Order: sequence, then structure tokens, then C-alpha cells
Amino acid sequence: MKVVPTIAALASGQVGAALAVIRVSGPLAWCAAAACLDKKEAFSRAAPRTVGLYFFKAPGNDARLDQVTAIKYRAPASFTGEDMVEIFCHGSMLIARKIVAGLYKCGCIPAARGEFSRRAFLNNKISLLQAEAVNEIILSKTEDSLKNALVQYRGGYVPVLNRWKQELKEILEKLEGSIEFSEEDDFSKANINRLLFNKINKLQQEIKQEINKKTLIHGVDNNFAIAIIGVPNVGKSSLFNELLQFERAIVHHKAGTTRDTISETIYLDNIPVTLIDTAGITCTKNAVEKIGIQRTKNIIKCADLVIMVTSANTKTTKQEATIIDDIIKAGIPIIGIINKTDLCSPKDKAGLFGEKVPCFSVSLKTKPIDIRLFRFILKFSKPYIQKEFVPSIIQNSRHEHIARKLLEELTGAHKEKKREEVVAFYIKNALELIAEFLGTTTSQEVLDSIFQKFCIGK
Ligand SMILES: Nc1nc2c(ncn2[C@@H]2O[C@H](COP(=O)(O)OP(=O)(O)OP(=O)(O)O)[C@@H](O)[C@H]2O)c(=O)[nH]1
Ligand SMILES: [Mg+2]
Repeated sequence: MKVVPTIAALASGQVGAALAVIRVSGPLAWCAAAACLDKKEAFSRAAPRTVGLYFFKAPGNDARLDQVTAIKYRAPASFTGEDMVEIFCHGSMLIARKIVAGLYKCGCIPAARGEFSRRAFLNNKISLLQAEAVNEIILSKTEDSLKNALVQYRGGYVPVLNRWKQELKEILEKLEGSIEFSEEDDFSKANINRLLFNKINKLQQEIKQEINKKTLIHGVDNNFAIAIIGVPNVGKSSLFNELLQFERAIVHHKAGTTRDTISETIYLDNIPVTLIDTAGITCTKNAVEKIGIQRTKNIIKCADLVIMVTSANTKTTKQEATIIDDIIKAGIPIIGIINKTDLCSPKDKAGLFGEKVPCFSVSLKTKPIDIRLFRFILKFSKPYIQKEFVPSIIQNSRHEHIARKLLEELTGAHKEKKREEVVAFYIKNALELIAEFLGTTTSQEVLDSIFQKFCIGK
């Protein structure tokens, strides 16, 4: 029989905090912990799930390393379903690392990424979807993705997957019946087939909808990106710094100061947004500036919203007009800022943006900056960043990949309408994919790829 190794790892974050948590799981968990604690007897006698106060001593060293609390869990009543210990020490990374090293000396081995969750899944403590949901909960950056992950954790989407499975099973049974009774007249066969393909069609629509919902949520998860662009010297970096509320980018009267793209996260209505300062777009022979401008163009293509800055004291150039036209043609949302109104009236520049592009006039040199500038940016970003909560079965790339494969199988079934055996083959494949989605049949390789995305100690 294969002996299950006992694993240990730091389960809390790497950054200094008040406390750190070390998890131990496996058959040696209790004795490894006991070997490192001062009151070994008391720890051995302690009832599971009760907290005890101890001193942690590295094996072979009598010095007390830290005062800790420790809790035992008896298999299967633990997170992993194995014997476990949780040790809470002071939040020093040095102490936490020494505790983990002490446990390694007592027979534990380092836990791989997501290994605690993987063991919980293998010991039937949580389903694969729940394990993934825990990871999504940890990684959630927005309220929507958190809500979605919580629904998934509580098994909220499993009934939908089970319904798809049931419908596919019924379709398969009918198809197999029809194949067996091939003597049935063509009229009743055609009727059955019409009903089956209506069902397949409905399923296809439902899966497509789920994939589209994921795309919506994906946008939010990947941080909404706002690019600040314009020709050189108009005040792009000044605006960038103003929105960040600190001097992140160099501001200088020399045109072409910003050569590279600079990005930082800001929060608009509690939603993280990536703000990007860019190199001014112009015709130049300078090789470095050229690279910077190419980067600006690439950023524009990926941006969710573009803020085009112009300066009130310069004449509208064809270049500025072309930049705006190209962005509108590409369907990228754009708003305009007319800066340097302390030097010149913004009136002449308003024509640059026309009716299609909402614009705001400001002087970024005048302090304090007009608060309406912030409201203006928020007003036009909000419709894009604040999407309504869209519950979606598809939480991550694994789900999306399976859903797309499911669609392919159902499309294949549709194409082969007249050959019942081939349709049945596609439906069987679709059923296997649902089992994979639910985690009822999952290969070692798939498990590896899922849990490798987890952090160590999870
Ligand atoms: N008078 C005046 N000057 C401003 C205003 N905003 C910015 N400036 C000045 O304009 C110059 C250029 O500002 P930046 O923010 O560096 O402009 P930029 O668009 O990032 O320039 P590049 O990175 O070179 O493309 C600096 O000297 C700023 O101090 C403003 O509202 N009024
Ligand atoms: Mg700049």
C-alpha cells in the first residue's frame, strides 16, 4: 500500500501580518507537531478541534522559537479528510519559515501548490467545482466575481450541469432506441428526430449564453483598462498623476518625455481599474520614441476606454483628428479632455471631439483640480465597469474550454442529422465532457493543471 506523505506549508500570506498559519496534513501530522511543541503530553491528550497554547521548539534545539496555538483535527473530520494540525504563530516570516523547516525535520514534506485542496477533493470532502470555487474566491477582485465564486462554492450551478446531463442522456436513449428499431416507419422516425434536434438546439443556445456571460465577467476580472493618449506635451502624464494622486510619471515641458507605457491601479467606485499613461503619438525619426508610439497603438487596441488629451493652446492637427477617427472606427469607447485652459480658451478645440466624443475642459496646472473632472471620468467609465451581476456557470478557462468543446460536439451532432449512429457518438462525447466539467471523471493531468493554479498552503 502506498504511504501518503505528510505535508506542511504556510497557509497565510507571505507579507508580514499579526499572525501566520501553518497547515500540516497526513498520517504523521499529529506526531510531527507534537515533536516540535514543548507540552508534548498535553498536545497528545488534547481533544481534536480544541485550541492549546504551546511553545514551538525546533527539533534538536531547546530554545523556544515562538509561542503558538495549535489545533488538531482527526481524519476524516478535517479540511483534507486526513489527520491535520493548524499552528498559529506570530506573523514574522522568519518564525513561520523556521516552524515549517522544523516540521520538515520531523517527517513532513513541502506541500505542492493546491495540495491540501487536492487531498480534500480526492478524499471526497469537496467536489472539484468547490475546490475551484475556493481558488476563485481567493483570487476575486470584484464583487461580481466573488458573488459568482460563492454561488459555485455552494454548488449553485451543479443542478444546471446535471440537467444538461439528464437531457443528453434522454437524447441518447431515444437515439439508441431508434437505431435498434430501424424498422420503424420513416414518418415516426422523422418526428422523433425533429424533437431530438430541437432539444439539442436548445442546449446549444443555453451553452452559448453561458459562454457569453463568462466573457462579460472576464472583462471585469481582468481589470478594466483606461489608456490616456494624445499627441506629445498635452498633459497626459499630468492627468495620470492627478488621477493616481501621486507623482508616478515624469512631467516635463520637453515634448516626448514619456517613452514607455506606465500602468497603475486606481479604484473607481471600488472597482479596480488599470490606468495607463502612454507615449505621445507623433511623427518621429527617433528610434526609441517610435517604439514607444507603437506601444501606445497596441495599448489603444486593448483598452476598454480611451481618454484622449489635447491642449487648448495648440491648433488642432490632422494627426489628432486621425487618432480620434481611428479609435471611433475601431469601436473603442473614447472621451476627451481639453487641458491647459489657463493658457487659452478651450472653445477652438471643442470641434476636435465633435458631437460623438464627450469632452471636458480643465487646467491640470491649477490646484486644486476641478472635482468635476473626476466625476466626468467616472460617469463615462461607469457604464463599462459596473456590470450587473451575471451568474455564470463558467468560472475559469477550464470551464470555458469544456463548454466550447461541448458546443463543438453538439454542432457535430447537428451536422450529422441523418446518421443516427454518428449523432449518438457526438452525444456520448458531450456526456463525457459534462462528467469532466463536474469532476466526476478527471485525469491526473487535468488535476495537475487545475491545482497548479492554486497557491501553496491552499
Ligand atoms: N500651463 C499649463 N501647463 C500644463 C498643464 N498641464 C500640464 N502642463 C505642463 O505641460 C508640460 C507637459 O506635461 P506632461 O504631463 O508631461 O505632458 P505629456 O502629454 O505627458 O507629455 P509627453 O509625455 O511628452 O507626451 C509640463 O511642463 C506640464 O507642467 C496645464 O493645465 N496648464
Ligand atoms: Mg508624458
